[in-house]
Amino acid sequence: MSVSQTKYKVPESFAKNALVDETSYNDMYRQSIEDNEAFWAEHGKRVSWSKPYSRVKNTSWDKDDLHVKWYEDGELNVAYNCIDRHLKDKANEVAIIWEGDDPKDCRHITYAELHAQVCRFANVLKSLDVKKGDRVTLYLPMIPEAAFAMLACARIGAVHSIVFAGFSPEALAGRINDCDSRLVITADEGLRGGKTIPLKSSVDQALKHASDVKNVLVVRHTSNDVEMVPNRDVWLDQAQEHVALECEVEPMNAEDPLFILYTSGSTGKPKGVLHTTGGYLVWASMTHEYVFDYKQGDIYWCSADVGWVTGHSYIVYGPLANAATTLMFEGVPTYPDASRFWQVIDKHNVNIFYTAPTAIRALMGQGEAFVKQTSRKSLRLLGSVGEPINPEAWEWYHRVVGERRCPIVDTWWQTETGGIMITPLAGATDLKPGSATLPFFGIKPEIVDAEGKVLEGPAEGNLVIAESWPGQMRTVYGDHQRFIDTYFSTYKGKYFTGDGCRRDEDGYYWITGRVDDVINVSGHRMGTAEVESALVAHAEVSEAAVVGYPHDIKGQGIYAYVSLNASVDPSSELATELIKWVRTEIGPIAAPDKIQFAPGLPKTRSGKIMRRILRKIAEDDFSNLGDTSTLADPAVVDNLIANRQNKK
Ligand code: 6R9
Repeated sequence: MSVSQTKYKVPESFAKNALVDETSYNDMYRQSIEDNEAFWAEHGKRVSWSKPYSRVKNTSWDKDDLHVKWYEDGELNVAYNCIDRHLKDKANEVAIIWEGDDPKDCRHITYAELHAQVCRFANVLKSLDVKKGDRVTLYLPMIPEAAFAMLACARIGAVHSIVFAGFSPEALAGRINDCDSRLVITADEGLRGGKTIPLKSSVDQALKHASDVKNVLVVRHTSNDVEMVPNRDVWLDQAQEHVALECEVEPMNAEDPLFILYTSGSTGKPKGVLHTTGGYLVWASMTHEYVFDYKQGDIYWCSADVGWVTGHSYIVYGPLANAATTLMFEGVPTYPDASRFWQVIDKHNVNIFYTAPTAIRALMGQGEAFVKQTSRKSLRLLGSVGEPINPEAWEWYHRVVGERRCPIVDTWWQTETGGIMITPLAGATDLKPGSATLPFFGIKPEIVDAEGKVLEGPAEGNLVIAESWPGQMRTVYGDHQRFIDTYFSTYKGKYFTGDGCRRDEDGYYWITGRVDDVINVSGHRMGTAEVESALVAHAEVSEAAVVGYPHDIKGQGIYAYVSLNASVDPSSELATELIKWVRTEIGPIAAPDKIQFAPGLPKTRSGKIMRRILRKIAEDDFSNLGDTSTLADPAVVDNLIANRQNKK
């Protein structure tokens, strides 16, 4: 990424009204590090506890005694915090604005209505025999019922696992089985860009490989006909007619699980990242308030999908815990046309807008006219998340969308971290395009070299976090050892993020991207191993190696090297078929952009594929392939170069 030298000072008008200015950021940050436990004892009070905590922090990152507990003797309920506690003053304020795929569809849901909906939903779950601690899989479009379902689970202490509705039936089945869900919640169909997405029928497909599921609860959304299996499938609207209107909240221990969310790693199948109740809620709500400078009455919009962690923390839990008005958008940025985002902002007077670099780059490519035909006067603050934002996209977002008036918070974090970790605070931090800038309160980032030596001052290396924070994931569901191995074994006593990072002379952090075999396609995390195992599952494929390469819009594209079985000839038809195959095995987001048939892959004598070489060839940069002398057969490299698919 090119390095931008530009610096944007905090606008004075912004600093004056912001929750924190530079001095208070420095003071609070210092306190949060020097007296970490006292800091979190104080800020834990931002949520309501039915039984107050007396122990704040009990954490160890020693891999022989690894445990992470925050507020461990406290009790609370997340649904109570996101709904009930606001009813006294804010029952009639809007909690959720829903904007449908079709610009004519929109709903405003007040806190009172949210309460009623969630109570009835929770009672339906109970009627289907869902109990505290049970896992429930959600496979839903971006409709308010997704938030109702999450909060209904939280209300009765069930653990939700949301599977992004773009994942295939196979991927869904794997995630249902991994956490042993007995109930799946879905909708008849989803709607995106004017097209219907057959969700219920995908669930039916998935359940052929997930036989322990007892019930499927179906939300009526498009109302098109779908098949309902007797004694298994239940319409939500019908079930709701027979349940009580009130549902008590279940008191939960701070460390009881709240949700599981599967995410890709560098090896093996996706990991079930487990987040718990108390620390997560403190983290999600505090970061939401400070990072977005949220004030009562603001209209806040995060354009993510609830199938990703950003949707969990910054569409649902963070904003609702803060009694905010959160906008939920079902559609895509380019439907009916490329000005949709900006039209939605005008229609609902959005003040704070949070989206991903891939969307910004795609819209940038459509030209400024789509933006300029809208007013956007309501906008005050912009945010970015999901991947490094290139300075060109940052400048466009700042100049064209925000008319140089709105600061941009480039927020670095991960599914594992529960919430934002490195970010500017708009009233406190001067901005540099492309830099996530400085740590949030309580976060102690460090840059280490390959041997684990901590580098001081301006430096480049791997990003680790040296101290626990309340929103940290607690384990990999069902595989605690994998949690320890993945995050705490590379660097002793530190959390390894998997990201590379540079720190400049001002102490600003610049995330340079993943240093492991994870690629980031349009802000979606994909393990190269997952795509490879889908490819080799095809009957004609003997071996596959997948790498990322720079892609103008997606950030990274997927480049697959495929070796075929001896009797099979490469063809463009087969390449198309393999792309389709991966779409069905995992989902459209995993479909390779390029397939290169390769008679052989570059391997060391011990059989390890040298991905470094494959990455270079995919980038069309093979002038310096480094040391190839350890290859078992150096001639394969010439063949790969000759047949490369990204010739410039
Ligand atoms: C929230 C989310 C996490 C990975 C992370 C990093 C990349 C996220 C970023 C960023 C640079 C930012 N990433 N935000 N890189 N600047 N502002 O995206 O979670 O899906 O788990 O992805 O995304 O590489 O390690 P998740």
